[in-house]
Amino acid sequence: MIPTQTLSRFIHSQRKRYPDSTGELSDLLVSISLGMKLISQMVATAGFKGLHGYSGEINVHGDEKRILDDEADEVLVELLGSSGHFGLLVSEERDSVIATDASHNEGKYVLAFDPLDGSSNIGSNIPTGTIFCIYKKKDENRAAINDDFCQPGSAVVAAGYSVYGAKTSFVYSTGSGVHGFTLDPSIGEFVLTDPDIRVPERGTIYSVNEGNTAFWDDRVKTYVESLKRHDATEKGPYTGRYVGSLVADFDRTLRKGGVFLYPVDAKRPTGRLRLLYECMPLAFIMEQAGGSAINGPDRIVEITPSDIHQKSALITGSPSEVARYAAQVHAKGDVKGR
Ligand code: AHM
Ligand code: MG
Repeated sequence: MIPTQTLSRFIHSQRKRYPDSTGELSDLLVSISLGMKLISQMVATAGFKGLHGYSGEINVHGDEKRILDDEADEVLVELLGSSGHFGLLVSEERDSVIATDASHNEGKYVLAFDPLDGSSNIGSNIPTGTIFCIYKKKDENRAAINDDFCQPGSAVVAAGYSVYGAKTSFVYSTGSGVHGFTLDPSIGEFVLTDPDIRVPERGTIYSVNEGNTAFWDDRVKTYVESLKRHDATEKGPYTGRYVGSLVADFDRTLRKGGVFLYPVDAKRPTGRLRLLYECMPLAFIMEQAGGSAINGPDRIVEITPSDIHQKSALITGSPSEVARYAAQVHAKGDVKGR
């Protein structure tokens, strides 16, 4: 059977809806998906090549880098830095912003990415993935500057992620719905498998690293305990699921509903996850799918980052579940997205 909707055909069909579009965004989404195919192949074959280990370096967040973190980072910097579309790049694995071939001229966008999310799970056959977020420059008529990354979610033009698991999947949004693709290895193409993904209004799964309980605020402890009570839902307590790879936990939450939370705590007073290339893109996607994403008191997409590696809390998922968190932990009412 001939696949009717490969990623590139789908992106181009979407483009026809916008007669003024230049096709630039379509081109760069296809380039990003090529990077994901290359990284997926690297992850699948890393064991044979002895690439599962540590590189011996520590990244800006204090995490020990894996060899594959650097390899994935290099693939994306090389591929996207020379695409002509991005003035500057930010990678989780590099301290400073990265100049590109288009730094001084036409690059209309800036791009932030986590090349290999969940890399602490490498070697255990647990899913990892790549997350990206594309922002439009504040001023198209000048070269990109670091400040172009310091914008809220309203400046995001596209965001997406891949999961390298039992299958390789790619999910993205340009602000008109969320679409999911699966890599068909026989033809080397992402094929549309999940058009217009919508998160369920409610869910019965909660996802959190409960090993951090001792550091949580009492209200977070009470909230999580409330999910485990026999009468927490009509069917009983919520089910716990925590992979420890954000892309995998997020992907499940998006499709099945429920709540993922990584709140601030006494050990991580500014949160564990990163705003620019983890929380912002995933919040953009979750809201596009009808869900919610907050840092506790505020919607993630309303936050203006002040630093490229800024950390954040993230509570995201079904609108009812995130609202329950906001009400119980922050005494907040309406946290729904757009
Ligand atoms: P990474 O980008 O270096 O892989 O770190 C982020 C990861 C997320 O994938 C995951 O949600 C989180 O760290 C897990 O943290 P913890 O081990 O504290 O539960
Ligand atoms: Mg990550």
